[in-house]
Amino acid sequence: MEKNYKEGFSEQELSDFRRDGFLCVRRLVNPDLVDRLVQITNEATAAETGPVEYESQVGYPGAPPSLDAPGGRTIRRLLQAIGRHPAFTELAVYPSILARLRQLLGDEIVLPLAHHNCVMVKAPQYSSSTGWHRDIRYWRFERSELVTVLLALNAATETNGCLLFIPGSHDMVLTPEQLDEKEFLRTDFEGNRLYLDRAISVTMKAGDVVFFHCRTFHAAGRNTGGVPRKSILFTYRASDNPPLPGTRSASLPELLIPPSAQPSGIARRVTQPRRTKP
Ligand SMILES: O=C(O)CCC(=O)C(=O)O
Repeated sequence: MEKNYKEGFSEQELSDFRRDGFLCVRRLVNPDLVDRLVQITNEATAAETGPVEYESQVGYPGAPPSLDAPGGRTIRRLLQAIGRHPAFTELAVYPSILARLRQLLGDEIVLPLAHHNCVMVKAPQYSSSTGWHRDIRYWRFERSELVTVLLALNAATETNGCLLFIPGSHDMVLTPEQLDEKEFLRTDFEGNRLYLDRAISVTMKAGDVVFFHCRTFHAAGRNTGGVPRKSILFTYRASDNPPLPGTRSASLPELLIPPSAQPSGIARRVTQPRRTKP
């Protein structure tokens, strides 16, 4: 039986997540926190506050070929979000996000700092497209059971390159010919057509959050609009699913989320011992 998390997913949402491998929750994050994060990320983008990754370093289709090429210094990611400003940690332990993650991963969760943990920027003009991939392809944990949380800082539309997902693809068993050498799902392979035809775009507004499984295939187009699309991504694991030693997944410390960071809706009554008079 599912726990009754007041601030968590409903039974229907949980079953949708388990079937599709992703779920978008509308207006999940308070506009005040979203506004602060927008301001912080706008300032960091304008000042190029490091560590950053540029479009030319991503190497995806449409990216400028070098840092010196036109648009080469277009920011793609502000890396290491935790550590830039306390507002990012506020988001990472946001009660209604934690409540949902605990339903998916269990009570004790950890935020690895080595993956995602960034502000993703998709700028107009010089943005690249992201092919169909599973995030787990370059992560190494005991089990491929992690969940990513993406907060939209502004509208994500088909014009500015919103995320697309293939429902149910977290449970797809693949054969080697379905993937290219970089483990992207091949769009030129007829056997993948069935899956690609099921893809859906997830358009979002500021404050919406999409949760997705690390095995769910997703992609994003280029930004052909006029305003950068910005989002914040964190990924989480259960405490009993550690990174494999010596891998990139184990290369940085992790944010150990204290049990005291409780979603306020979880009924966890602490009974104070009754004082007896001496
Ligand atoms: O938001 C995007 O543009 C793509 C994000 C993504 O696919 C990823 O970081 O894994």
